[in-house]
Amino acid sequence: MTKLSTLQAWVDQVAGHTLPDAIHWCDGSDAEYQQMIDQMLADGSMSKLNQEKYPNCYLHRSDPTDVARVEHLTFVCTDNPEDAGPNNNWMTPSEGHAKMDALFAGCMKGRTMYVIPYCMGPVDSPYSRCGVEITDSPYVVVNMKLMTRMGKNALQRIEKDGTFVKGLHSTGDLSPDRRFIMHFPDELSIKSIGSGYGGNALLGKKCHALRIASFQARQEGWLAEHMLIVGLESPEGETHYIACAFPSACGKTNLAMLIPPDSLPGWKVWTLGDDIAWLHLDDDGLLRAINPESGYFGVVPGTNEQTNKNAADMIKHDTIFTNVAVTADNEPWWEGKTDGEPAIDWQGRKYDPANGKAAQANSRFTVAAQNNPSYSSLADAPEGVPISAIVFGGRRKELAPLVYEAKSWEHGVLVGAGVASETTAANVGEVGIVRRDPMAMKPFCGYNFADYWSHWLSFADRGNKLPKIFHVNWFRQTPEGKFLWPGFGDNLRVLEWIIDRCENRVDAVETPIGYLPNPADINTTDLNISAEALTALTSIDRGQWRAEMASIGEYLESYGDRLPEALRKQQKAIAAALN
Ligand code: GTP
Ligand code: SPV
Ligand code: MN
Repeated sequence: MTKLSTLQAWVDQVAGHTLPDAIHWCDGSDAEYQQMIDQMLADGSMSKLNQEKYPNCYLHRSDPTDVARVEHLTFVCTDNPEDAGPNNNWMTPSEGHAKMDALFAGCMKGRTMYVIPYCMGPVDSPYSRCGVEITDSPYVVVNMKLMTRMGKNALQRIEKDGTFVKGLHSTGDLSPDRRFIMHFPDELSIKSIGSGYGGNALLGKKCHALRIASFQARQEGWLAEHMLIVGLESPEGETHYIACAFPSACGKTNLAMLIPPDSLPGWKVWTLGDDIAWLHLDDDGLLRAINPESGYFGVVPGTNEQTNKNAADMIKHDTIFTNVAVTADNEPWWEGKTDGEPAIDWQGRKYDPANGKAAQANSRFTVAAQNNPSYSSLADAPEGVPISAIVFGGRRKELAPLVYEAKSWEHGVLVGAGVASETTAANVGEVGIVRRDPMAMKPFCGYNFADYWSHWLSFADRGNKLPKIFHVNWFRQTPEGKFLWPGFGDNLRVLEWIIDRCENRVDAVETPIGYLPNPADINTTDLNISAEALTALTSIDRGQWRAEMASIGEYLESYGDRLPEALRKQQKAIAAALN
């Protein structure tokens, strides 16, 4: 129940259409969380993991056809297809509503409808925005509790603001044929049916905080980005905040909570966010970031004490696991775990390597951010943190060097627009195919990329001391398929160079694609890396880059008349310099 009549009317209307047996308004309390967990334990949709070793940890197995985002079933509905752009699947709003309303009719019969008021960002921040998700999935409720500020306080803010993003979700019958994720940016609303998984179902995350928020951000003059936010405190006690956009399953969570290697003593790393950043210019024209989320929905495979000790520690308690395997002792298990052996696979079958991996490749943990040993208290600061550098990146076996710096903001926008990366298990579909993923936002930009790049470019005139822009690649490989760079904690060696560049403390080598490090300026103390590998990581192959720039040019031209001229100019200048 709420005193906000628009909210009450919407809840009543949805209930009248979906016909739930009961309606539950979520208050966000711990007691409510436990009660929902108990209910799922009772109905079998959740099971207890070994409570001695993993206190308050639970396992959920999703439908085997419902294990990742579904970009091909995700739509942006606008009157004019040009407003959604070639980067989105499109429908008219009336078609979208008709299709969804038919699927939602009576779909909550026999179920409880949960009303989840949530606030993306600190409840007292002017940069935060609220939403309400209506869902028939208790799994969604407990995930939203861990990942967002939800319940009573959020509802109070919504009643004060008078506005909220409307998100309607039902697991429906989980049939892939009746699965759609639709966005109506002009109405600030979302309808999602047929999936209970991650970004398809936890509507505060990708649907609201990226697709709807990016659209709103353009109208209001800010940016909603697929970026981690991390604070790096040097041995001298100076902290820089960096925001990094890497595509799904390309290393954001890991970088956001990295552990400095022993050979870089005195560094401290503070996590502000691991997936989404909202960036605003403050009154002084400085770019500040908040993390709209308050928890993580992270990739499990690969997580261990060596790669990411903070994550390994934080998921030992109060964590929901989705689609991992379990050991004979009922401990969670996944590929890359350094102890134990799988007994039961992610589908609940006796583990048999003939059936594939024990844990699903996109198996996830859900955990509150406060569980993270490197949690920054500034994650709750209403004013956010000032950003020194923006870093784009992708998963590229070849071509992209370890790190390079854009020569200007405009050039940096081109670097972001030209990002390409190998596809991963975070989306249903083929893995390992290189595709353009501008600013790591290909699946998440709620409007035409051409307009989005214009919006990015507009910051050059509005900002004061804008962050420098970089590109990194942790994933270069030898022809034999071995990573050239150790990655994980050692990525701090690259971030140190980035900070030194921001502070004008180190020179660089000018190339047509940007400034590259002198190999000697990357701290390789105690690192087992050959001179050849380092040279390969810090140089460019002009022939390959000529082809890449031509391909970026073609890609940009596919946006036609809407493509900002400044971006075309950047691309042409670099292509010319490479010839
Ligand atoms: P989303 O949650 O899908 O947005 O993913 P993410 O960008 O947060 O990726 P995450 O940090 O979860 O990493 C994805 C996978 O890449 C995991 O299996 C990691 O172990 C692996 N990975 C992360 N960082 C590195 C790195 O520096 N080097 C290598 N080789 N692998 C990495
Ligand atoms: C991603 O795919 O980028 C994720 C996971 O962070 S999901 O929440 O499913 O979008
Ligand atoms: Mn993500």
